[in-house]
Amino acid sequence: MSTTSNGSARQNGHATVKSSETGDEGKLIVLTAPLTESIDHAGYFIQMAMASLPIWLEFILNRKYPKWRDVERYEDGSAKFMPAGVRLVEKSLERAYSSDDVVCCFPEDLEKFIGPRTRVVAVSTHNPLGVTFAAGVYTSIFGSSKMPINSHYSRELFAQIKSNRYRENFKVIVGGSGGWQIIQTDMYDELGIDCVVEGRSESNDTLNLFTKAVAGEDIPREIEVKHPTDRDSIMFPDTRTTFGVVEMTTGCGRRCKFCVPDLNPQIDLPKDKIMGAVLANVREGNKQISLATEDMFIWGQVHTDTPFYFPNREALLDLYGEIVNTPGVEQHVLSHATIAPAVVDPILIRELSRILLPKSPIHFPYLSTHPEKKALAPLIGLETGSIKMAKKVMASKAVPFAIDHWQSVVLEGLRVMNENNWFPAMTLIVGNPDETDEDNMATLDLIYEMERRGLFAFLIPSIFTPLHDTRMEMEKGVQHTKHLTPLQWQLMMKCWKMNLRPGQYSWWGPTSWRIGSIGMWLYKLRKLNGPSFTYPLLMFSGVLSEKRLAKMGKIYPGKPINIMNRAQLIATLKPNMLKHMRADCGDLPEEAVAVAA
Ligand code: B12
Ligand code: SF4
Repeated sequence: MSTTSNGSARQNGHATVKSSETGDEGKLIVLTAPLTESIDHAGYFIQMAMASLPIWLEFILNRKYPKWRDVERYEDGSAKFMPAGVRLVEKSLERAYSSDDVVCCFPEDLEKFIGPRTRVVAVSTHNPLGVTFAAGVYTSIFGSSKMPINSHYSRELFAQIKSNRYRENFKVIVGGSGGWQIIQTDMYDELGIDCVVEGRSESNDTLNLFTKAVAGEDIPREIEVKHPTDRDSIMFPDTRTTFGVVEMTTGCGRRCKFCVPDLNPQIDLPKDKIMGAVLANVREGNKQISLATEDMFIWGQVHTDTPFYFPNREALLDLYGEIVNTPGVEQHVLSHATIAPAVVDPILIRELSRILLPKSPIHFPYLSTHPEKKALAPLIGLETGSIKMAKKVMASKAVPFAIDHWQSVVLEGLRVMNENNWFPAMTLIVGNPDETDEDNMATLDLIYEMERRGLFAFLIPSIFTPLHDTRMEMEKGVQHTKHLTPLQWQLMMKCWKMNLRPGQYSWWGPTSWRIGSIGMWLYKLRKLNGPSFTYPLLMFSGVLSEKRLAKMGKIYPGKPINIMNRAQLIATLKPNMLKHMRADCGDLPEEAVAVAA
């Protein structure tokens, strides 16, 4: 039996709860999330795939992961794990409500917890309508832009709540990083939602909203609540989270114009609280931990005398070391990072590999030099290879290096990472506002250079999505895959071709993908995606060689680019930046070495 911090006892068990156990009255506040966002099965990949694949391709995941729907419950029927966001809403509400009044449950169990006493059903959602990066584009390519698997399950959840027989008695409040999608598409009535909360549950405004809803008072349709500005106001779960997600930082600081999380204050959270949440996860049966962050490398260097983009090596090694050495933590996965810190401090990357690789569940047999073929795969934004575009939308992405050297920072950082068995998933944005053919050619040049140098990253192109509240919120990019230019299609298909490079997988893997792609094109895709798609798809399938297609003038062949090595990049730094570079990594100009000594 395990006991939560608030004293309520829950027994571990898998049985679905019977309504008699909860009493017919139901819980005052019921918290939930779509099943596809709650599952703690098969690692991050399955949820990412569910965000991107259309519902008609669900059978692929059902076949590969036949048990993906299996969830674990406590004996009282409440969920044994829930996304970190739900856990924090629960924790925040505990400041005002007894734990007997609040429950977290899976969608399947809602009917057992919603009763005449229920006043609020609160849903946390990451991506309910699938209109965010990468998610929209792949469903769109495959034929139905509005119904990724995750979106299907989210809509099912809302329909279930809407048709509940006690619906008149309670308010439906939605929050989480995907809430904006409901506001922007005005889906309140269709989905049966009373209010969308933008912001964190810790805010007093959120608590006041719940108080009003519980009292049966009117609540606003949309409410923006204040983000805590200091590290002590951020709460931590003391129960189990999906994938063992524990927050490490909020905000970022690099100020990319398209980015939502960067709008939050830059905070690195206290180590003791992080460790408390790690221990709580382990105690409740989680074997995996993942620290949620926009950029893991800023932790330990926020509001210190050193700029945040010079990582605090000792602090990071200490934190990650303690996490992976916690008894019970069998697996650890990285979330988001940036690439410039790998150029700034290659020793940090090497040492993190030493600490983290043994606990990484990711294996890349054809890429990794680790004896067990383990690898690390953080998510990193590449976004564009065009300096002109980078200056417009992400002028500080490469700091401490100037954005003019972005291509060199990407390739040099990737070299350091690959040498240490880091093979990041790198996102690219296609169809930025005002994007020209030249911009696409510059990005293709970078991708071809990556290939020539034998560097590896999973390249995930997605179509520009203007996100709510960002400085690009009002801008428009490409609206539909049919409107992509031949170069934009080439970039997308080249990325996927690189991801399936022969030798990295079994011989039949890429071959079957390619044959399948031609079949799909004949069946559906040529109509859906228009004529600009045809030659890039032929390039992807390998039916005609890239050389041949280039000679025919059907694709852009790419041109070699001059890349600066680490020493040359460091030589571009001004003294006020240079002074923060660590001498033990080498490559410093002589005068800087003398100063450091
Ligand atoms: C871990 C993570 C994942 C994991 C696990 C997600 C999970 N189910 O637990 C994986 C890898 C699977 C994942 C996948 C995806 N993710 Co993700 N992910 C994150 C990450 C790093 C942390 C999320 C987290 O748990 N944070 C900690 C919790 C505490 O924060 P929170 O959920 O926001 O909750 C707070 C508030 O939102 C609020 N709140 C939450 N719920 C509710 C409910 C109510 C009622 C109220 C009042 C308040 C409230 O209170 C909480 C704090 O107190 C974030 C970045 C970030 N730092 O947030 C990106 C992020 C949320 N993901 C993002 C994206 C784009 C995706 C994908 C679409 C990517 C893809 N193409 O595959 C998919 C979608 C998955 C899906 N199921 O559809 C974007 C969201 C953009 C958006 N929605 O506009 C983010 C912001 C990353 C980014 N920088 O762009 N993700
Ligand atoms: S580096 Fe990433 S998290 Fe930071 S501002 Fe840019 S896009 Fe946002």
